[in-house]
Amino acid sequence: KASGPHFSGLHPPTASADANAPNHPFVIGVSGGTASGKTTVCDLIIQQLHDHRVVLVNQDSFYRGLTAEELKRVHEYNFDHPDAFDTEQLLNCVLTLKSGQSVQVPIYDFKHHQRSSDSFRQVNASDVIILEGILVFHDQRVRNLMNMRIFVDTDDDVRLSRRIKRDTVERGRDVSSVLEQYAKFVKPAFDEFVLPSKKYADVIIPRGGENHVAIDLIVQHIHTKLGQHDLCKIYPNAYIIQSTFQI
Ligand code: UZR
Ligand code: MG
Repeated sequence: KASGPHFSGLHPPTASADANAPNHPFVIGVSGGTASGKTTVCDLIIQQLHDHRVVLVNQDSFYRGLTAEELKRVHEYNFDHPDAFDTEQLLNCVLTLKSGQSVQVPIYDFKHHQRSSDSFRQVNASDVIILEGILVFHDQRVRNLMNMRIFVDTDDDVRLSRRIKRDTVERGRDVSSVLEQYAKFVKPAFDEFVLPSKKYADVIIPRGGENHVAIDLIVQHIHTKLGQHDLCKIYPNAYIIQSTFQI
């Protein structure tokens, strides 16, 4: 095939690989158990990447709204199971953002366990997409879209105490219902789905948001990678070679 010296052994660029297309955004996955400090880590990364366009997409936005039947027995509903999320929609959302287009992300109401029927959050194309959530490493297709995977690793007792505080203060629950839900759903799902997905992480951050050294290192790495992405503006074919290996 007439691939030229730069492409020996690789697929030649196809018609759809437009040399003038904007760079693909850099996708970062941030996972970890409930109340591990995922959101704090994401906020710190975003703060330090102030010279780039960064968007945060939370897996929580893709919770399915509960049916009337499910709402009647909400205490039996497992919000920590992979099936509680609309993963197809999450996948399409990340694919669209990765192709440089904007998307509308659903708005989920934790209090009523419903999606807003008439409003969405418009998320625009950006340089970096951060995808955060307890189960963002669970689905292989979603995982494979990530250029970097971070697992926030915080002790279980620390997470449980934070979870109690958050759910009582911010979500109007009482302590005994939080503990019951934790024992019945949150912990078993963590053991079955979240913890096993840690093996897919490139970086594991102990102590979450407190770990400034880890966050500095991650931000440095992202800067380096974004610099390499910039190179692709000058040598667009370089990116075609890279992307052959990425997905
Ligand atoms: P983070 N969750 C709710 O409590 N109510 C909902 O309507 C939807 C989700 C909880 C969910 C999970 N589980 O542990 C947590 N329960 O949100 C994930 N029970 O959010 O990653 O911020 O902890
Ligand atoms: Mg959070």
